[in-house]
Amino acid sequence: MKGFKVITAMKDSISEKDIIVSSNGNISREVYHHLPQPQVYLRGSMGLPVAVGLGLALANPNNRVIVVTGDGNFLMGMGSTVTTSFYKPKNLKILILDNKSYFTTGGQQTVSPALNYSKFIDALNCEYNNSKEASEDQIKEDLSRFLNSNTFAILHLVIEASKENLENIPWHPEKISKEFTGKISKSS
Ligand SMILES: Cc1ncc(C[n+]2csc(CCOP(=O)(O)OP(=O)(O)O)c2C)c(N)n1
Repeated sequence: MKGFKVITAMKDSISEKDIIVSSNGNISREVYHHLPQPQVYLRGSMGLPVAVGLGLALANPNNRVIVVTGDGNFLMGMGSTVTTSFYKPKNLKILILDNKSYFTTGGQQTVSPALNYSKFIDALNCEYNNSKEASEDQIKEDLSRFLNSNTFAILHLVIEASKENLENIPWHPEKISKEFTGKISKSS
């Protein structure tokens, strides 16, 4: 399944109050173009989506925070996932879109094949993990169950290394921050 299809499939399960944190590069672009705006579109800051998601989840317990991260970003910031699993905020979900590459910068291979995600997620005592290459219907079902679970959860999906030709996000980081702050002050 292509990453943008997973992101589009999230549409049915999210509400205006949700906070989506997207990792830099292609994933932020897809979240910007396919899901309601504004969200926290990380730009440049590789390796940080889980750490940013944890901070937002603890600071905004009444909002669901969904981190959408590439495998390159996830692997770079893995220590934050351990910290996150210590706190286990119920309102935090981490979705790993694993194309086994740094797709945004030209498709260089990541070290993702070295990690057994299933065992890692189990070791953190987290719910709902899925490391298999599943059918589209199965992925949609897993995604909906994961997003609607009442617990801290991580979902690992193997996706196709492919992208759409989307324009870059036209918002400057200050604009992203301002729009997002406005949304949070309205929803809390
Ligand atoms: C510290 C750092 N190193 C490298 C980059 C350049 N860079 C931007 S996006 C990206 C790839 C991200 O890979 P991944 O999270 O797997 O997402 P994908 O591009 O595959 O969707 C890289 C290497 C960066 N922004 N920061």
